[in-house]
Amino acid sequence: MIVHRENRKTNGSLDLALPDGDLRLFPAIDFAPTGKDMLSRLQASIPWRQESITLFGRTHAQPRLICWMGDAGCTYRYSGRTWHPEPWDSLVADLRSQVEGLTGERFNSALLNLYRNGSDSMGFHADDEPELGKTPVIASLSFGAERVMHFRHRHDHSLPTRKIALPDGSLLVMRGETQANWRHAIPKTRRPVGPRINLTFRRIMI
Ligand SMILES: O=C(O)CCC(=O)C(=O)O
Repeated sequence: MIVHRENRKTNGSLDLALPDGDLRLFPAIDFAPTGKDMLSRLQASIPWRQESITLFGRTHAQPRLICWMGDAGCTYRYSGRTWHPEPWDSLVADLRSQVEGLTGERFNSALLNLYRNGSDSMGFHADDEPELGKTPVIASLSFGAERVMHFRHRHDHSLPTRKIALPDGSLLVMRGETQANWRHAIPKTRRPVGPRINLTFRRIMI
């Protein structure tokens, strides 16, 4: 069950009332230059990579394709790996400007994820690496198949998992203490779903 305890703002965004966190959803943004074929354009133009990660001594292929993109020097360390950025793709750079306009924030990097089908996923984690600062702002833009993001509180296990549907053209903005207090994930789904691309814009402290 997906519940948006909403509080719509004049810019069309919804405050999702996450306890100990700050989550705002823009449900449907009309992106310029083209909203509708964004998925296929990004699928074609991004240098997608199938990466492996080593966790608890075992190496696995990540269940999605990824690309780390950003300004020169925006090196990012997570899952035991160090990622050096690809230069900005022109469409992603254009989307970044639009997201900066909507959020009033500046971003110098983005993790791009391509979920090929419902078997692709992302496990529970927080975007809390030291290079993102204490209260990172993460702006997460989705194109293609709708997937559901799950949020679990890191300390208060009596709180239920919060489930947020992320439709095509939506932007989810996480701020404040969200990463300190919550983990999030995109679980696999048995529903037949097509590809989805998610771009999480971030600011690395360099
Ligand atoms: O695909 C998504 O919506 C989530 C991506 C994510 O959690 C991340 O890049 O850290």
